[in-house]
Amino acid sequence: MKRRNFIKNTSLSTAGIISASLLASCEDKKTVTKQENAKTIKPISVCTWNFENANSKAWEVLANGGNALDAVEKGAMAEEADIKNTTVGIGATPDRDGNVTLDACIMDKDGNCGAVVYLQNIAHPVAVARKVMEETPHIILAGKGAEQFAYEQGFKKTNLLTEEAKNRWLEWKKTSKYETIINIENHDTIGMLTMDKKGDIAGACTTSGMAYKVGGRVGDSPIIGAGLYVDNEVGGATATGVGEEVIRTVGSFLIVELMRQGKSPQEACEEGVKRIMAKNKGREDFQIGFLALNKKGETGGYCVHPGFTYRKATSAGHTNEQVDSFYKKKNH
Ligand code: SD4
Repeated sequence: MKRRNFIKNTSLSTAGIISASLLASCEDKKTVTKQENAKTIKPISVCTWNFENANSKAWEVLANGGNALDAVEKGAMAEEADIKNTTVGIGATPDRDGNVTLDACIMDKDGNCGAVVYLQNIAHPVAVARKVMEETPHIILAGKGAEQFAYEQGFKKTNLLTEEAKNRWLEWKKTSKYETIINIENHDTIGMLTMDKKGDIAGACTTSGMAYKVGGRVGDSPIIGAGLYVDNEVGGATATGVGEEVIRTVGSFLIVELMRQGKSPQEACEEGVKRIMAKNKGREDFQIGFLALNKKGETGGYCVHPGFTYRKATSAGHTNEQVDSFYKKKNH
């Protein structure tokens, strides 16, 4: 065989081998993608704590073919409307001066986000946050400006301080002791993550923050990256508990980045709590709960003290998931 022909033949057959193996690997990839898709749990809705009503609302949107963003908004709004929830929306606990001030944010599959902080007299801060995201070039509106914007968008002025909340506040004023009581008694912020039928992820978080907080205080819940973060390539995370500690570690962003590096939602949440505890050696007087969801529909949660749970809805059913904790003994 002449050298030129040898080279030609060799390269042809090599090309043949390469294209055959390329084809094979494409086929493999197709099978893997198919298997992955088959294994992906979607749609799915999860939220912090056992908020049955809110999570069912989000699930209803998803089950009817709705998108992840509508699902988190409707789900979070259900909790805001619940007068019995004392840290979200109407019926929430006021700050130390008796004012109910609300924080919320929302984030979609494209990384768009909106937030309101220190919002008063508006029952659905999460819906206002969505308007900030969709109707303005901004991400965060605060206080009076946020309230004014809400009226312009058609939201009604609402008295958020119920008689019950007012009476509890008057009682609290007798001692005026500010403490971050550890479990659900004082922490029932809703952070919600959903993935729709298409596999797109969205998240929302809404709260009145810490009970009897200093006027003007804003926690982690409306801070993108702290109380909530979504990256549609990877997953989403959200937090509940003492916001100051979550802000210090940019908790939800951290968890999503850990998942990007290959950790499962469970492992990522555990690492998130451990980072916080490393900065608070020996401290036991606060609670934090993280919740995460990845693109496969896997979920995980972890907290500082026992007691945090999260609600999960898939086509397999609706459950309240128990969460493992950094400190194992229930001491509160
Ligand atoms: C905050 N993270 O304002 C909120 C409070 C909370 O359950 O989650 N309560 O710090």
